[in-house]
Amino acid sequence: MYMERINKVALVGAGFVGSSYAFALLNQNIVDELVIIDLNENKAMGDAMDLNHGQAFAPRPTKISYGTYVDCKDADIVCITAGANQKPGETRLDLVSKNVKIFKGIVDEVMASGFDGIFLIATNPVDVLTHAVWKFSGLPKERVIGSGTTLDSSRLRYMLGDYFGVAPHDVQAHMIGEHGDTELPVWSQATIGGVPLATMMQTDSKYKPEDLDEIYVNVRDAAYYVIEKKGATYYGIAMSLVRVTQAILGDEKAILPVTAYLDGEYGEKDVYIGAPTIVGRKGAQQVLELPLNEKEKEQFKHSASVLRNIMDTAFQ
Ligand code: 6V0
Repeated sequence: MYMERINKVALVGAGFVGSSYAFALLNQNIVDELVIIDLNENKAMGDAMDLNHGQAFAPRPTKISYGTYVDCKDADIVCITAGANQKPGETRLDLVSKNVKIFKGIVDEVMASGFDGIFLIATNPVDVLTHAVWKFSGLPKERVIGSGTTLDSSRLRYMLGDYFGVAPHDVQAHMIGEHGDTELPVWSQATIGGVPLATMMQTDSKYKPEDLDEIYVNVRDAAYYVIEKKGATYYGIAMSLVRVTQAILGDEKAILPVTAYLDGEYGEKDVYIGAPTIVGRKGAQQVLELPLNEKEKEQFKHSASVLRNIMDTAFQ
């Protein structure tokens, strides 16, 4: 008998990021079923109620409920946004030990349910925690993905779009590396609607190389600025997570700079880090190797070594 496939996401963590993700999933009609799980059961319950009250205005109904880890059993994706978040002045890496402990508990419970889908991680430090989930879960590396530099790349595309007066959609540019202070823009391969960035810069004397430096710093430090203003960042990351979810469920084979496991790509091994990756139903199917210039290669190597050191410390 033909059974229609149900796309199900289990969300662990109904805080600012998780709730925004749930709201965006409903509005963009991405899943058939969404289960919300949180240590704070009332928050998960309240979110499910609140979201359901908007169903009449959604493009199509989504089955939304609050639940427990048992509900992860038949989920296609378990998205984790739970954990402690960045306090003003705190780096993402300061959060490591706090969140690794929380994650051990969560992943054990998810796996005990019989879950056999794809993990999508957003909690910081996201690259390290994605690596931790891979270790704790025992799932194949392709099926453990982090949000990586998807948000950072979106910020870069927005700022370059604003600078050149074009839609962010038409800016092809990647931030890669750690989702954090050592990330880097791949200027050498960036294009504006197919026009190489370097060529674009020569089209008008008002474009200055130092402006690009400023854009890079603004992208790198964007989270600090937003946290300083309103205590947390959540809409941008929620939309990034929705984009990755959509690519997985739709088997899009979309190229997104998620946190993926490197096994020789970019000369790196055994590290989860942000790099352009083909994302589809099987997860992070293949990491693409951008032809980096010498400076970018050095920066990426540095970023990978910083992450590797943190991993070593976190798992001693
Ligand atoms: P928040 O609003 O404090 O929400 C965290 C939620 O996790 C709360 O509802 C908690 O009750 C819940 N929680 C805590 N421990 C557990 C547990 N053991 N089991 C289940 N639920 C638990 O934080 P917010 O939503 O603002 O941030 C969540 C995470 O996302 C933080 O680590 C942020 O640093 C991270 N971000 C990641 C980004 C990225 O680009 N990857 C961007 C922004 C934020």
